[in-house]
Amino acid sequence: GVSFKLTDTQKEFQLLARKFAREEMIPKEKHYDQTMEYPQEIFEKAWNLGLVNGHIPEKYGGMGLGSLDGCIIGEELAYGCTGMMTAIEANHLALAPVLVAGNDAQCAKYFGRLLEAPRQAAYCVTEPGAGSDVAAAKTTAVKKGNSWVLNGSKMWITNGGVADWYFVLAKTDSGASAGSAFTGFIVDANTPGITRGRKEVNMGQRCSDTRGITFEDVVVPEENVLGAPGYGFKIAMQAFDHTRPPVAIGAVGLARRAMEEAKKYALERKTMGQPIAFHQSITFMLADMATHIEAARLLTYKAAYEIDCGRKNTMYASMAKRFAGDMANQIAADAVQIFGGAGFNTEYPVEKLMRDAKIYQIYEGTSQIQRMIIGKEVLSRPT
Ligand code: CO8
Ligand code: FAD
Repeated sequence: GVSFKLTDTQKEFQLLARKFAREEMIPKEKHYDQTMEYPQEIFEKAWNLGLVNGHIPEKYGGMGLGSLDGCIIGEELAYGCTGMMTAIEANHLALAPVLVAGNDAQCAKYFGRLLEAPRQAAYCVTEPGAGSDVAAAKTTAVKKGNSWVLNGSKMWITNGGVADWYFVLAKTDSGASAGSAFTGFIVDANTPGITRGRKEVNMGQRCSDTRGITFEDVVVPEENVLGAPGYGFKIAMQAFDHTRPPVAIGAVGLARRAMEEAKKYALERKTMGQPIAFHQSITFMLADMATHIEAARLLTYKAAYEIDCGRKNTMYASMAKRFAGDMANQIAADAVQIFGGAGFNTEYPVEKLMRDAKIYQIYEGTSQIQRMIIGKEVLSRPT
Protein backbone atom coordinates (compact mmCIF):
# COMPACT_ATOMS: atom_id res chain seq x y z
CA GLY A 1 0.00 0.00 0.00
CA VAL A 2 0.96 3.65 0.10
CA SER A 3 3.50 4.59 2.74
CA PHE A 4 4.47 8.09 3.85
CA LYS A 5 7.13 6.74 6.18
CA LEU A 6 10.70 7.91 5.66
CA THR A 7 13.50 5.40 6.17
CA ASP A 8 15.95 5.92 9.03
CA THR A 9 18.60 7.01 6.51
CA GLN A 10 16.24 9.52 4.92
CA LYS A 11 15.42 10.92 8.38
CA GLU A 12 19.14 11.24 9.15
CA PHE A 13 19.78 13.14 5.92
CA GLN A 14 16.76 15.35 6.58
CA LEU A 15 18.02 16.28 10.04
CA LEU A 16 21.57 16.83 8.79
CA ALA A 17 20.39 19.14 6.00
CA ARG A 18 17.95 20.93 8.33
CA LYS A 19 20.73 21.61 10.84
CA PHE A 20 23.03 22.77 8.04
CA ALA A 21 20.37 25.15 6.72
CA ARG A 22 19.75 26.68 10.15
CA GLU A 23 23.35 26.89 11.31
CA GLU A 24 25.27 27.62 8.11
CA MET A 25 22.93 28.95 5.44
CA ILE A 26 20.39 31.21 7.17
CA PRO A 27 22.98 33.27 9.07
CA LYS A 28 24.72 34.02 5.74
CA GLU A 29 21.70 34.44 3.45
CA LYS A 30 21.60 38.23 3.66
CA HIS A 31 25.34 38.56 3.07
CA TYR A 32 25.27 36.42 -0.07
CA ASP A 33 22.08 38.07 -1.34
CA GLN A 34 23.51 41.56 -0.94
CA THR A 35 27.06 40.89 -2.16
CA MET A 36 26.05 38.36 -4.85
CA GLU A 37 29.27 36.54 -3.91
CA TYR A 38 29.35 32.88 -4.98
CA PRO A 39 28.77 30.76 -1.81
CA GLN A 40 31.93 28.68 -2.21
CA GLU A 41 32.34 28.35 1.57
CA ILE A 42 28.80 26.96 1.94
CA PHE A 43 29.29 24.68 -1.07
CA GLU A 44 32.48 23.26 0.48
CA LYS A 45 30.88 22.70 3.87
CA ALA A 46 27.89 20.99 2.23
CA TRP A 47 30.26 18.90 0.10
CA ASN A 48 32.18 17.79 3.20
CA LEU A 49 28.92 16.68 4.85
CA GLY A 50 27.86 14.65 1.81
CA LEU A 51 25.05 17.04 0.83
CA VAL A 52 26.34 17.56 -2.73
CA ASN A 53 26.46 15.02 -5.60
CA GLY A 54 24.43 12.45 -3.63
CA HIS A 55 23.15 10.77 -6.80
CA ILE A 56 26.54 9.56 -8.00
CA PRO A 57 26.30 5.73 -7.95
CA GLU A 58 28.19 3.76 -5.31
CA LYS A 59 30.03 1.99 -8.13
CA TYR A 60 31.87 5.27 -8.82
CA GLY A 61 32.46 6.14 -5.16
CA GLY A 62 29.23 8.12 -4.58
CA MET A 63 26.30 7.51 -2.27
CA GLY A 64 23.86 6.31 -4.91
CA LEU A 65 20.95 8.26 -3.45
CA GLY A 66 17.61 8.05 -5.18
CA SER A 67 15.53 10.95 -6.43
CA LEU A 68 13.28 10.92 -3.36
CA ASP A 69 16.32 10.92 -1.04
CA GLY A 70 17.66 13.95 -2.90
CA CYS A 71 14.32 15.75 -2.60
CA ILE A 72 14.23 15.22 1.15
CA ILE A 73 17.66 16.87 1.43
CA GLY A 74 16.83 19.55 -1.14
CA GLU A 75 13.75 20.84 0.69
CA GLU A 76 15.82 21.53 3.78
CA LEU A 77 18.61 23.29 1.86
CA ALA A 78 16.05 25.41 -0.01
CA TYR A 79 14.44 26.33 3.33
CA GLY A 80 17.84 27.80 4.20
CA CYS A 81 18.46 29.73 0.97
CA THR A 82 17.48 28.83 -2.57
CA GLY A 83 20.37 30.85 -4.05
CA MET A 84 22.82 28.58 -2.25
CA MET A 85 20.66 25.51 -2.92
CA THR A 86 20.69 26.24 -6.65
CA ALA A 87 24.49 26.47 -6.60
CA ILE A 88 24.55 23.02 -4.94
CA GLU A 89 21.77 21.42 -7.00
CA ALA A 90 23.24 22.60 -10.34
CA ASN A 91 25.86 19.86 -9.97
CA HIS A 92 23.04 17.33 -10.09
CA LEU A 93 21.73 18.93 -13.29
CA ALA A 94 25.16 18.71 -14.93
CA LEU A 95 25.76 15.13 -13.91
CA ALA A 96 22.25 13.95 -14.85
CA PRO A 97 23.04 13.57 -18.59
CA VAL A 98 26.11 11.53 -17.62
CA LEU A 99 23.96 9.38 -15.33
CA VAL A 100 21.52 8.90 -18.21
CA ALA A 101 23.98 8.14 -21.01
CA GLY A 102 27.58 8.11 -19.77
CA ASN A 103 29.78 5.06 -20.33
CA ASP A 104 31.91 3.56 -17.59
CA ALA A 105 35.02 5.60 -18.39
CA GLN A 106 33.10 8.89 -18.58
CA CYS A 107 31.30 8.23 -15.29
CA ALA A 108 34.50 7.23 -13.52
CA LYS A 109 36.41 10.27 -14.78
CA TYR A 110 33.83 13.05 -14.46
CA PHE A 111 32.01 11.85 -11.34
CA GLY A 112 35.46 11.23 -9.87
CA ARG A 113 36.39 14.88 -10.38
CA LEU A 114 33.32 15.99 -8.43
CA LEU A 115 33.99 13.52 -5.62
CA GLU A 116 37.70 14.16 -5.11
CA ALA A 117 37.32 17.90 -4.39
CA PRO A 118 34.46 20.40 -3.90
CA ARG A 119 34.10 21.19 -7.59
CA GLN A 120 31.20 22.39 -9.68
CA ALA A 121 29.86 21.31 -13.06
CA ALA A 122 27.29 23.01 -15.29
CA TYR A 123 24.60 22.10 -17.82
CA CYS A 124 24.79 24.16 -21.03
CA VAL A 125 21.68 23.90 -23.16
CA THR A 126 20.01 27.33 -23.28
CA GLU A 127 21.23 29.90 -25.79
CA PRO A 128 20.52 33.62 -26.28
CA GLY A 129 18.01 32.70 -29.01
CA ALA A 130 16.74 29.38 -27.67
CA GLY A 131 15.44 28.73 -24.14
CA SER A 132 12.01 27.11 -24.14
CA ASP A 133 12.58 25.96 -27.69
CA VAL A 134 15.62 23.75 -27.17
CA ALA A 135 15.33 22.44 -30.73
CA ALA A 136 16.17 25.96 -31.99
CA ALA A 137 19.66 25.83 -30.41
CA LYS A 138 22.37 26.86 -32.87
CA THR A 139 25.64 25.77 -31.27
CA THR A 140 27.28 23.34 -33.68
CA ALA A 141 29.71 20.47 -33.37
CA VAL A 142 31.56 19.28 -36.46
CA LYS A 143 33.57 16.06 -36.59
CA LYS A 144 37.24 16.56 -37.51
CA GLY A 145 39.35 13.41 -37.41
CA ASN A 146 39.03 11.93 -33.94
CA SER A 147 37.61 15.07 -32.40
CA TRP A 148 34.61 17.41 -32.55
CA VAL A 149 34.88 21.16 -32.93
CA LEU A 150 32.25 23.21 -31.06
CA ASN A 151 31.14 26.73 -31.93
CA GLY A 152 28.33 28.77 -30.41
CA SER A 153 27.04 30.64 -27.37
CA LYS A 154 25.17 29.38 -24.35
CA MET A 155 23.25 31.67 -21.99
CA TRP A 156 22.06 31.71 -18.37
CA ILE A 157 24.33 28.88 -17.33
CA THR A 158 24.17 28.18 -13.57
CA ASN A 159 27.65 27.56 -12.09
CA GLY A 160 28.95 28.71 -15.50
CA GLY A 161 31.83 30.69 -14.01
CA VAL A 162 32.95 28.10 -11.48
CA ALA A 163 32.45 24.79 -13.30
CA ASP A 164 35.20 22.25 -13.76
CA TRP A 165 33.34 20.65 -16.68
CA TYR A 166 30.26 21.26 -18.78
CA PHE A 167 27.54 19.19 -20.38
CA VAL A 168 27.04 20.90 -23.76
CA LEU A 169 24.26 20.28 -26.27
CA ALA A 170 25.27 20.98 -29.88
CA LYS A 171 23.71 20.47 -33.28
CA THR A 172 25.45 17.79 -35.33
CA ASP A 173 22.92 17.16 -38.10
CA SER A 174 21.11 20.27 -39.37
CA GLY A 175 18.87 18.21 -41.64
CA ALA A 176 17.46 15.92 -38.93
CA SER A 177 14.45 16.41 -36.63
CA ALA A 178 15.14 17.56 -33.03
CA GLY A 179 15.19 14.03 -31.66
CA SER A 180 18.27 13.12 -33.74
CA ALA A 181 19.83 16.49 -34.70
CA PHE A 182 21.83 17.06 -31.50
CA THR A 183 24.72 15.47 -29.66
CA GLY A 184 25.64 15.82 -25.99
CA PHE A 185 29.28 16.40 -25.01
CA ILE A 186 31.24 16.53 -21.79
CA VAL A 187 33.61 19.47 -22.14
CA ASP A 188 36.51 20.28 -19.81
CA ALA A 189 36.10 23.88 -18.68
CA ASN A 190 39.75 24.70 -19.29
CA THR A 191 39.64 23.71 -22.98
CA PRO A 192 41.03 26.52 -25.17
CA GLY A 193 38.30 28.53 -26.93
CA ILE A 194 35.90 28.70 -23.97
CA THR A 195 35.05 32.20 -22.73
CA ARG A 196 33.01 32.74 -19.61
CA GLY A 197 30.85 35.87 -19.65
CA ARG A 198 30.26 38.24 -16.74
CA LYS A 199 28.20 37.10 -13.78
CA GLU A 200 24.61 38.14 -14.49
CA VAL A 201 22.86 40.40 -11.96
CA ASN A 202 19.55 38.68 -11.22
CA MET A 203 16.37 39.60 -9.32
CA GLY A 204 16.69 36.72 -6.88
CA GLN A 205 18.96 33.81 -5.98
CA ARG A 206 21.61 36.43 -6.44
CA CYS A 207 24.60 34.45 -5.13
CA SER A 208 24.02 31.75 -7.71
CA ASP A 209 26.47 32.12 -10.59
CA THR A 210 24.68 32.62 -13.93
CA ARG A 211 26.68 33.37 -17.08
CA GLY A 212 26.88 33.23 -20.81
CA ILE A 213 29.53 30.81 -22.10
CA THR A 214 31.03 31.09 -25.58
CA PHE A 215 32.60 28.21 -27.47
CA GLU A 216 34.97 29.16 -30.27
CA ASP A 217 36.64 26.29 -32.12
CA VAL A 218 36.61 24.23 -28.93
CA VAL A 219 38.12 20.82 -29.63
CA VAL A 220 36.46 17.93 -27.78
CA PRO A 221 37.74 14.36 -28.08
CA GLU A 222 35.45 11.66 -29.48
CA GLU A 223 35.59 9.87 -26.12
CA ASN A 224 33.58 12.77 -24.61
CA VAL A 225 30.50 12.17 -26.75
CA LEU A 226 27.64 11.05 -24.51
CA GLY A 227 25.75 8.02 -25.75
CA ALA A 228 26.18 8.37 -29.50
CA PRO A 229 25.98 11.22 -32.02
CA GLY A 230 22.35 12.23 -32.55
CA TYR A 231 21.09 11.30 -29.07
CA GLY A 232 21.79 14.64 -27.39
CA PHE A 233 18.28 16.11 -27.38
CA LYS A 234 16.78 13.03 -25.79
CA ILE A 235 19.59 12.84 -23.23
CA ALA A 236 18.99 16.51 -22.33
CA MET A 237 15.25 15.83 -21.95
CA GLN A 238 15.77 12.68 -19.90
CA ALA A 239 18.04 14.65 -17.60
CA PHE A 240 15.06 16.94 -16.84
CA ASP A 241 13.08 13.91 -15.73
CA HIS A 242 15.71 13.55 -12.98
CA THR A 243 16.12 17.22 -12.16
CA ARG A 244 12.62 18.73 -12.27
CA PRO A 245 11.60 16.97 -9.01
CA PRO A 246 14.53 18.51 -7.09
CA VAL A 247 13.77 21.91 -8.58
CA ALA A 248 10.13 21.50 -7.53
CA ILE A 249 11.20 20.61 -3.99
CA GLY A 250 13.33 23.77 -3.94
CA ALA A 251 10.12 25.73 -4.40
CA VAL A 252 8.50 23.70 -1.60
CA GLY A 253 11.38 24.50 0.79
CA LEU A 254 11.15 28.20 -0.04
CA ALA A 255 7.38 28.20 0.47
CA ARG A 256 7.71 26.43 3.83
CA ARG A 257 10.18 29.06 4.96
CA ALA A 258 7.84 31.85 3.83
CA MET A 259 4.94 30.26 5.69
CA GLU A 260 6.92 29.83 8.90
CA GLU A 261 8.19 33.42 8.80
CA ALA A 262 4.66 34.68 8.12
CA LYS A 263 3.16 32.58 10.92
CA LYS A 264 5.73 33.78 13.45
CA TYR A 265 5.15 37.40 12.51
CA ALA A 266 1.37 37.01 12.49
CA LEU A 267 1.44 35.68 16.06
CA GLU A 268 3.53 38.64 17.25
CA ARG A 269 1.98 41.54 15.36
CA LYS A 270 -1.19 42.92 16.94
CA THR A 271 -3.94 45.04 15.40
CA MET A 272 -7.47 45.75 16.64
CA GLY A 273 -6.66 44.14 19.95
CA GLN A 274 -5.34 40.77 18.84
CA PRO A 275 -2.49 39.09 16.93
CA ILE A 276 -3.18 39.42 13.19
CA ALA A 277 -2.95 35.60 12.94
CA PHE A 278 -6.45 35.48 14.45
CA HIS A 279 -8.06 37.80 11.92
CA GLN A 280 -9.81 35.28 9.75
CA SER A 281 -8.42 36.58 6.45
CA ILE A 282 -4.87 36.03 7.76
CA THR A 283 -5.70 32.64 9.34
CA PHE A 284 -7.11 31.52 5.99
CA MET A 285 -3.99 32.66 4.14
CA LEU A 286 -1.87 30.56 6.52
CA ALA A 287 -4.28 27.63 6.14
CA ASP A 288 -4.01 27.78 2.34
CA MET A 289 -0.24 28.04 2.54
CA ALA A 290 -0.02 24.89 4.68
CA THR A 291 -2.39 23.01 2.36
CA HIS A 292 -0.59 23.99 -0.85
CA ILE A 293 2.85 23.17 0.55
CA GLU A 294 1.64 19.72 1.57
CA ALA A 295 0.10 19.15 -1.88
CA ALA A 296 3.23 20.32 -3.73
CA ARG A 297 5.48 18.14 -1.58
CA LEU A 298 3.38 15.04 -2.18
CA LEU A 299 3.25 15.67 -5.93
CA THR A 300 7.03 16.11 -5.97
CA TYR A 301 7.55 12.94 -3.94
CA LYS A 302 5.35 11.11 -6.46
CA ALA A 303 7.48 12.39 -9.39
CA ALA A 304 10.64 11.31 -7.56
CA TYR A 305 9.18 7.95 -6.52
CA GLU A 306 8.17 7.14 -10.11
CA ILE A 307 11.70 7.60 -11.45
CA ASP A 308 13.15 5.73 -8.46
CA CYS A 309 10.90 2.82 -9.50
CA GLY A 310 12.39 3.00 -13.00
CA ARG A 311 9.21 4.31 -14.59
CA LYS A 312 8.96 7.26 -17.01
CA ASN A 313 8.03 10.20 -14.78
CA THR A 314 8.01 13.01 -17.36
CA MET A 315 4.39 14.04 -16.73
CA TYR A 316 4.69 13.93 -12.93
CA ALA A 317 8.00 15.82 -13.02
CA SER A 318 6.34 18.60 -15.03
CA MET A 319 3.25 18.60 -12.79
CA ALA A 320 5.43 18.94 -9.71
CA LYS A 321 7.65 21.66 -11.21
CA ARG A 322 4.68 23.69 -12.48
CA PHE A 323 2.55 23.34 -9.35
CA ALA A 324 5.36 23.94 -6.87
CA GLY A 325 6.79 26.88 -8.84
CA ASP A 326 3.46 28.68 -9.05
CA MET A 327 2.59 27.77 -5.45
CA ALA A 328 5.87 29.19 -4.09
CA ASN A 329 5.21 32.50 -5.85
CA GLN A 330 1.73 32.78 -4.38
CA ILE A 331 2.94 31.90 -0.90
CA ALA A 332 5.93 34.24 -0.95
CA ALA A 333 3.69 37.10 -2.14
CA ASP A 334 1.13 36.29 0.60
CA ALA A 335 3.92 36.21 3.20
CA VAL A 336 4.92 39.73 2.14
CA GLN A 337 1.26 40.72 2.51
CA ILE A 338 1.08 39.31 6.03
CA PHE A 339 4.17 41.34 7.00
CA GLY A 340 2.49 44.52 5.70
CA GLY A 341 4.97 47.39 5.20
CA ALA A 342 7.71 45.36 6.88
CA GLY A 343 7.29 42.76 4.15
CA PHE A 344 8.51 45.26 1.58
CA ASN A 345 11.65 46.02 3.55
CA THR A 346 15.03 44.29 3.28
CA GLU A 347 15.43 44.07 7.09
CA TYR A 348 12.75 41.36 7.10
CA PRO A 349 13.20 37.96 5.44
CA VAL A 350 10.21 37.73 3.12
CA GLU A 351 11.04 40.22 0.34
CA LYS A 352 14.08 38.07 -0.51
CA LEU A 353 11.86 34.99 -0.59
CA MET A 354 9.51 36.71 -3.04
CA ARG A 355 12.43 37.68 -5.31
CA ASP A 356 13.97 34.20 -5.02
CA ALA A 357 10.65 32.49 -5.81
CA LYS A 358 10.18 34.00 -9.26
CA ILE A 359 12.83 31.87 -10.97
CA TYR A 360 10.90 28.69 -10.11
CA GLN A 361 8.38 29.65 -12.81
CA ILE A 362 11.20 30.15 -15.34
CA TYR A 363 14.26 27.90 -15.07
CA GLU A 364 14.19 24.15 -15.81
CA GLY A 365 11.31 24.95 -18.18
CA THR A 366 8.76 27.73 -17.63
CA SER A 367 5.30 27.08 -16.18
CA GLN A 368 3.92 27.40 -19.71
CA ILE A 369 6.33 24.75 -21.05
CA GLN A 370 5.44 22.39 -18.18
CA ARG A 371 1.77 22.73 -19.09
CA MET A 372 2.64 21.91 -22.72
CA ILE A 373 4.44 18.73 -21.62
CA ILE A 374 1.61 17.72 -19.26
CA GLY A 375 -1.01 18.50 -21.93
CA LYS A 376 0.79 16.37 -24.51
CA GLU A 377 1.00 13.42 -22.10
CA VAL A 378 -2.64 13.77 -21.03
CA LEU A 379 -3.87 13.90 -24.62
CA SER A 380 -1.76 10.95 -25.73
CA ARG A 381 -3.06 8.62 -23.01
CA PRO A 382 -6.07 6.40 -23.61
CA THR A 383 -9.17 7.51 -21.68
N1 CO8 B 1 12.52 11.59 -22.48
C1 CO8 B 1 12.91 10.97 -23.62
N2 CO8 B 1 12.69 11.49 -24.86
C2 CO8 B 1 12.05 12.68 -24.92
C3 CO8 B 1 11.63 13.39 -23.77
C4 CO8 B 1 11.87 12.78 -22.50
N3 CO8 B 1 11.51 13.37 -21.36
N4 CO8 B 1 11.04 14.53 -24.16
C5 CO8 B 1 11.08 14.56 -25.49
N5 CO8 B 1 11.69 13.43 -25.96
C6 CO8 B 1 11.90 13.02 -27.37
C7 CO8 B 1 10.57 12.91 -28.08
O1 CO8 B 1 9.99 11.65 -27.86
C8 CO8 B 1 10.97 13.12 -29.53
O2 CO8 B 1 11.51 11.93 -30.02
P1 CO8 B 1 11.31 11.47 -31.59
O3 CO8 B 1 12.02 12.51 -32.40
O4 CO8 B 1 11.97 10.15 -31.64
O5 CO8 B 1 9.83 11.46 -31.81
C9 CO8 B 1 12.09 14.14 -29.42
O6 CO8 B 1 12.61 14.03 -28.07
C10 CO8 B 1 11.62 15.56 -29.65
O7 CO8 B 1 10.62 15.83 -28.69
P2 CO8 B 1 9.49 16.92 -28.88
O8 CO8 B 1 8.88 16.77 -30.25
O9 CO8 B 1 8.58 16.87 -27.70
O10 CO8 B 1 10.39 18.25 -28.88
P3 CO8 B 1 9.97 19.78 -28.96
O11 CO8 B 1 10.92 20.47 -29.84
O12 CO8 B 1 8.50 19.90 -29.19
O13 CO8 B 1 10.36 20.33 -27.48
C11 CO8 B 1 10.04 20.81 -25.15
C12 CO8 B 1 9.91 19.83 -26.34
C13 CO8 B 1 9.37 20.07 -24.02
C14 CO8 B 1 9.33 22.13 -25.36
C15 CO8 B 1 11.53 21.04 -24.83
O14 CO8 B 1 12.12 21.88 -25.78
C16 CO8 B 1 11.74 21.62 -23.43
O15 CO8 B 1 11.83 20.88 -22.45
N6 CO8 B 1 11.85 22.97 -23.29
C17 CO8 B 1 12.15 23.58 -22.01
C18 CO8 B 1 13.65 23.73 -21.86
C19 CO8 B 1 14.11 23.71 -20.43
O16 CO8 B 1 13.46 23.16 -19.55
N7 CO8 B 1 15.28 24.29 -20.18
C20 CO8 B 1 15.88 24.26 -18.91
C21 CO8 B 1 17.35 24.51 -19.04
S1 CO8 B 1 18.27 24.06 -17.60
C22 CO8 B 1 17.85 25.19 -16.40
O17 CO8 B 1 17.03 26.05 -16.55
C23 CO8 B 1 18.60 25.01 -15.15
C24 CO8 B 1 18.26 25.98 -14.04
C25 CO8 B 1 19.22 25.81 -12.89
C26 CO8 B 1 18.74 24.73 -11.98
C27 CO8 B 1 19.72 24.41 -10.94
C28 CO8 B 1 19.12 23.47 -9.93
C29 CO8 B 1 18.22 24.14 -8.88
P1 FAD C 1 11.63 32.12 -23.88
O1 FAD C 1 11.73 30.72 -24.35
O2 FAD C 1 11.99 33.19 -24.82
O3 FAD C 1 10.16 32.37 -23.30
C1 FAD C 1 9.65 33.68 -23.06
C2 FAD C 1 8.21 33.52 -22.58
O4 FAD C 1 7.41 32.90 -23.61
C3 FAD C 1 8.06 32.62 -21.35
O5 FAD C 1 7.03 33.09 -20.53
C4 FAD C 1 7.65 31.28 -21.95
O6 FAD C 1 6.91 30.48 -21.04
C5 FAD C 1 6.79 31.72 -23.11
N1 FAD C 1 6.77 30.73 -24.19
C6 FAD C 1 7.80 30.34 -24.98
N2 FAD C 1 7.40 29.41 -25.86
C7 FAD C 1 6.08 29.21 -25.62
C8 FAD C 1 5.09 28.36 -26.20
N3 FAD C 1 5.40 27.52 -27.18
N4 FAD C 1 3.83 28.42 -25.71
C9 FAD C 1 3.53 29.27 -24.70
N5 FAD C 1 4.42 30.08 -24.10
C10 FAD C 1 5.68 30.05 -24.57
N6 FAD C 1 19.67 27.02 -18.92
C11 FAD C 1 20.62 26.05 -19.02
O7 FAD C 1 20.76 25.39 -20.06
N7 FAD C 1 21.42 25.75 -17.97
C12 FAD C 1 21.34 26.40 -16.77
O8 FAD C 1 22.09 26.09 -15.84
C13 FAD C 1 20.37 27.46 -16.65
N8 FAD C 1 20.27 28.18 -15.49
C14 FAD C 1 19.46 29.29 -15.46
C15 FAD C 1 19.50 30.14 -14.35
C16 FAD C 1 18.79 31.32 -14.37
C17 FAD C 1 18.87 32.24 -13.18
C18 FAD C 1 17.98 31.66 -15.48
C19 FAD C 1 17.22 32.96 -15.54
C20 FAD C 1 17.88 30.80 -16.54
C21 FAD C 1 18.63 29.60 -16.56
N9 FAD C 1 18.62 28.76 -17.67
C22 FAD C 1 19.54 27.74 -17.77
C23 FAD C 1 17.76 29.06 -18.79
C24 FAD C 1 16.28 28.78 -18.53
O9 FAD C 1 16.02 27.41 -18.56
C25 FAD C 1 15.48 29.54 -19.60
O10 FAD C 1 15.58 30.92 -19.30
C26 FAD C 1 14.05 29.09 -19.66
O11 FAD C 1 13.94 27.76 -20.11
C27 FAD C 1 13.19 30.02 -20.57
O12 FAD C 1 13.82 30.28 -21.78
P2 FAD C 1 13.96 31.79 -22.32
O13 FAD C 1 14.57 32.58 -21.23
O14 FAD C 1 14.69 31.75 -23.61
O15 FAD C 1 12.50 32.30 -22.54
